[in-house]
Order: sequence, then structure tokens, then C-alpha cells
Amino acid sequence: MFRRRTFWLLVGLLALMVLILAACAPPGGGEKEASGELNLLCTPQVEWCEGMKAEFEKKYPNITVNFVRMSSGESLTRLRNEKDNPQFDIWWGGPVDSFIAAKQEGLLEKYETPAQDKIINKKLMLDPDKYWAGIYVGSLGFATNKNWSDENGGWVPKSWDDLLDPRLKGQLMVAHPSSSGTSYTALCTILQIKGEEAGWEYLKQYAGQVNQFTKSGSAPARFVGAGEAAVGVVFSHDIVKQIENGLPLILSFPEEGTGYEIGGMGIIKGAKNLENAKLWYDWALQPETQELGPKYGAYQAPTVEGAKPSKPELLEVKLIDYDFEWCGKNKKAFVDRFTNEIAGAENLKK
Ligand code: S7P
Repeated sequence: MFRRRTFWLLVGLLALMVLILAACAPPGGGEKEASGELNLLCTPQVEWCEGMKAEFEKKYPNITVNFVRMSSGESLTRLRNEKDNPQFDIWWGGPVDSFIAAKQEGLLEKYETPAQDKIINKKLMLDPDKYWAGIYVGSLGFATNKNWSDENGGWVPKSWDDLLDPRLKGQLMVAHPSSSGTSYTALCTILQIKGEEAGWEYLKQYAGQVNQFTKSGSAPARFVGAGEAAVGVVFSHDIVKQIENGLPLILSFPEEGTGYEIGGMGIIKGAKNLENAKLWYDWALQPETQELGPKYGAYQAPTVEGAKPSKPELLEVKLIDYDFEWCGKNKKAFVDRFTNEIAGAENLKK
């Protein structure tokens, strides 16, 4: 009798312990149970996309991430074309202007999650209707080839108007805003600094300085570093990355103010692997995840509490009060106007 009672007492204690342990387990358990695939549309630089795939698969060993790297404008076009049969589950990276445009066109899925509570500036970095969230912040800068600058008395551009300097005729390299989010950020920055009328006038002259438009936003930093042009307009973190790779580049900022991006993320409407997309989304908003950037050469500032910026100086410059909503809602109209009236998007340099 006594033995039986002791036995059941022990069983009860054991069950209680199991319950307590389960309740105390850190969130995000169940990593091993999650399985299947995740089709990721990845807009940042390919090294970062590859790194994030590997990190996510380490955490979720039974999920395979298939990613395609595409610039922002190309991504938006692809999502539009696949609207009735989406091939991607989540879109990660690239300025939020494109996510605002995608939301407007019904291409994104709403997702509300406690992970969004960690976002430091929800007014700026989280869609009020929860169709996208900000995952990083970065400022636009100018990349000047050091040898060219030395030959020109150490001159580097320090204002948007400097980009119209006769010395830069055929020496400016930028991406085309139809394919590149970086370049669209520059276009919308100019329209905000100068006002629409003067801004479009400026853009005509700016395009007249361009040696060749590239497809990807970060590519001008590489080409300018290789001496193919004197100056490029690129996100400052991408310039820093190329300086660290040993390219002879000088980073400068326009003194009247520069534009900046909030890099976004959103689940694709009709995602076939919705649960896995939610896992990626939650994971991407963890401070540990956002601190992985520098490991893969990505120096954008994080958007969540508890994650330290690797290069805070890149945001300690004069930033304009960039209107993401206005730039996002007008993206198609502005890109079409630029393409039709100023510079076509044929033969972009890869
Ligand atoms: O990862 C660097 C980065 O500059 O890539 C994104 C960029 O917009 C993608 O390239 P495109 O300009 O070609 O669209 C930025 O969001 C990000 O900071």
C-alpha cells in the first residue's frame, strides 16, 4: 500500500516537473519540429542573403531556404507578375518604399506578432496595418574614387549640386531607379530636398552626368572603386564595405542633408509556406539576428531594442525627414516619369 502511494507520488512529482520545465523553456522551442521549405526573395547583397539562409537553417535544421537575390524594383515587378500564383513566401530587405507600394497593390500578407514589440520606432519602422516591418536603417552617401580625387586636388562632392559639376560629366555612376531601391531612394530624396518642379529639373541634369546606369544599387561602389567612373551615389554602408574590401574609395555626404532607407520585410500574399515565413519574420526581428549583419559585411543599423549598431557614425550625419509613405505611394509614377522622360532602362550595367 505504502509502496503504491510512493510510486504515484513520484509519478505526480515527475509530471509536475515536466510541466514546470515546459513552461520555463525559452520561446522558440520547436525548432526541430518546424520543417519544409521557405522561398525567400532577398534584396540585400548576396553575401548577406547567403549568410542569413545558413543562420536560419542552423536554427531550423528541417527547413530548407531557397532564395533568389533581386534588386527592389525587379522584386516588385516579379511579385506583380506572380500575384495569382506566388512563388515566394517572404520578401526580406530593400527600402520600404517598395513594400509600401507592394502593400498598396495587395501583394503582401498582414502579420501581427509579439516580435514587433521590440521595434524601436514603430511610427517609422512598422506598417500601421502590419503588412511590413523595418529590419535595418542606412543612409545614402557619395563614393569617390581616391585616385581621381587626388588628381582633382582632393575634391569630393559635398552637396547634391556638386554632382552637377562639369568635372563629373560622364563620370557619375548610379543605378537606375526602375531596378534599384537605392537609386529610387536618391530620386525621392532629391524631390524632397528641391521640391517637385526643381527636383525633376535637377534629375535631368543629374542623368546627363551619368556614365552608365547600373542594375543594382550597390554596384556603382565597385565600379567607381575600379576606376570606371569618378563618383557613385550608393548607401553609405555599401561604400564602407567596399573600402573594407580594399577599394580606393572616399565616403562623403551631402551637407544639406541626405536620404535614408528603412530596409523592410513582408510576407507574400498567398505564401505557400506561411508558417515558415512567420518563423523567418519573427527570427529577423530578434536582436541576435540583427547583430549578424557585420559578419556578412552588412553595416546597416538595426531596428530592434537590444541590438547594437556596428557603424553608428553612418547615421550621425544630416538626414532629411524622408517621407516613406509619399515615396512609396508615388513609386510607380515617379519611376515611370524618370524612365519615360529622362533616361530609359535599357542596357543597364550588371
Ligand atoms: O545590402 C545592401 C543594400 O544596399 O541592398 C539594398 C538595396 O536596395 C538592394 O539593391 P538595389 O538598390 O539594387 O535594389 C538595400 O536595402 C541594402 O541596404
